[in-house]
Amino acid sequence: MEKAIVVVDEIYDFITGGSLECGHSEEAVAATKALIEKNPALPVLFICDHHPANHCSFAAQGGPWPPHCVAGTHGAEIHKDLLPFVSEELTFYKGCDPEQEQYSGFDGKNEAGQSLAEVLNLLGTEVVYVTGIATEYCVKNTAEDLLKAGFKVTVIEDCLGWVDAEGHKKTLPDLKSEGIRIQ
Ligand code: VGL
Ligand code: ZN
Repeated sequence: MEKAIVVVDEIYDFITGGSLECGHSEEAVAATKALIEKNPALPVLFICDHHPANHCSFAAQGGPWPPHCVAGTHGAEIHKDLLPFVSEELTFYKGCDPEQEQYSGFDGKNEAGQSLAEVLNLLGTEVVYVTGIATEYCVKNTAEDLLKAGFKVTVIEDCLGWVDAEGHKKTLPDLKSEGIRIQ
């Protein structure tokens, strides 16, 4: 069975010191790096929240969030500890349209315009290990869309960061009941 690792939004604005810093974010990056190093043969696909400065999810436009992951800023970059594993064709950007919130990595596209599902299928992937930030938003939506698309999905608990610890704790059993493994 072909496997792949999907890393969701391990980006500076979601990590300690960022504009939308999340709980357990530095630990999630360290655990994700360890997971990748333990599985050197697996492709690693990166999802990146990537917004224009006037994105609809920002408070100034009536959205719920402070400005974050604005294209061209440091806050929009993947954590440096993961950069050795990043490749352009396996990096997918979402939330690029000012009018649309996109929590799911499934809405992202790489530089060549390919979607996450398209590339996972080209790689022959059957099993996907999901890591990243934030459990309750982009991790949840990405894992659910992967499952709907027919992949076997395992979310790696140590590798998660959250907006709200209670929300994180509630999300895991919900995902489990839908058929997503939590490991
Ligand atoms: C996310 C809030 C806003 C996430 C993205 O990656 O979970 N959360 N944009
Ligand atoms: Zn966002």
